[in-house]
Amino acid sequence: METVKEDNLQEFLLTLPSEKNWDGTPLLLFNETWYPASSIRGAVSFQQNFRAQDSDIILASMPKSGTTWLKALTFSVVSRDRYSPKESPLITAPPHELVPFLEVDLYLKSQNPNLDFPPPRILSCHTHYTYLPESIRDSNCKIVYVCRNPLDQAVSDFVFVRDRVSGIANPLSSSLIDEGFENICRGVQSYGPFWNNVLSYWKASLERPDKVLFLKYEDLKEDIILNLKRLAEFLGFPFTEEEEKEGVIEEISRLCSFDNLKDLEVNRNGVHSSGFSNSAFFRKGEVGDWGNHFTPSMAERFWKIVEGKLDGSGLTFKLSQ
Ligand code: PAP
Repeated sequence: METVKEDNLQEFLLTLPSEKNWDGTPLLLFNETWYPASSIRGAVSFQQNFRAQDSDIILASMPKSGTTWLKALTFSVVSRDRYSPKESPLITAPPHELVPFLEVDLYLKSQNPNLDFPPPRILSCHTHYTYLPESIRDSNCKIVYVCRNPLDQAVSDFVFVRDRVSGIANPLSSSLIDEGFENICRGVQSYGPFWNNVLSYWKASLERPDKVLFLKYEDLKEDIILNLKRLAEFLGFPFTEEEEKEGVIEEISRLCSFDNLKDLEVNRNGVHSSGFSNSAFFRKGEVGDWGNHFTPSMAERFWKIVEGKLDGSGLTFKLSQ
């Protein structure tokens, strides 16, 4: 892993290979990862300065893979002895405020952000497993990774960035999609390549199942109760038989559901520190929306590329529910 001194950072950033994200904003290649230039300082600082505690919970993902949902679920699981679902802080604060991004919310703003939260601290990142700060990999903290099929991930990302650019919600224009599509086929996308991001955590979850829990968006959609139980057990906060009988798991799943969170006043208004509106994190929440944006031949081409990259890993994705 490359170490960069803060004094030399600006100079160093100028030496990095650069490409354009599909909306024209620059991406820089650092540690085999395409970082948005706007957040790379935070990513470098996070890698170099963060010190994990054994009780930390790190939620990791490729962008647009279910991070917001995972934040809401994890927060609810570990704080359920403090708040009943009816008085959950999720009702008055967006999930991204309760669980900040290490690269964007914390280390982009300060080399030494205030991380003095009551344990367990729940924090999130998009950095590949291979390039996490050593203290995350070496301590007893837990990592939960959520991934999503690459076609829906890409479409969700396209629309997210497109809406920031134009502020409208029409189908993607064909020229933008063509350019962006060529890029993702080469792995040039925010925190990509997709395959490096997911495979780094997939392999870690196989090697260290007590350390890394690997979840898929499509599985959460299919059976949220089963996956909430897995999550709670993995984190060391298993549901008791009494809780199961009382319907606590169902209550948490309802609180964190797309329809519930999307309609909350707090998520319909306001702006995240990245500049995106809070509502932009809740769009459709479906499996298979790629079919409304990609032609069958585009989907087939990208899927074949990803399948080739995942070959032999045992990792598979569902493209429709
Ligand atoms: P981020 O990486 O920028 O935080 P992330 O939360 O990972 O984004 O992904 C956003 C996607 O999750 C959106 O998908 P879409 O564009 O296909 O609609 C968003 O709608 C979806 N999403 C957000 N919250 C939920 C939820 N509670 N349940 C299911 N899907 C959700």
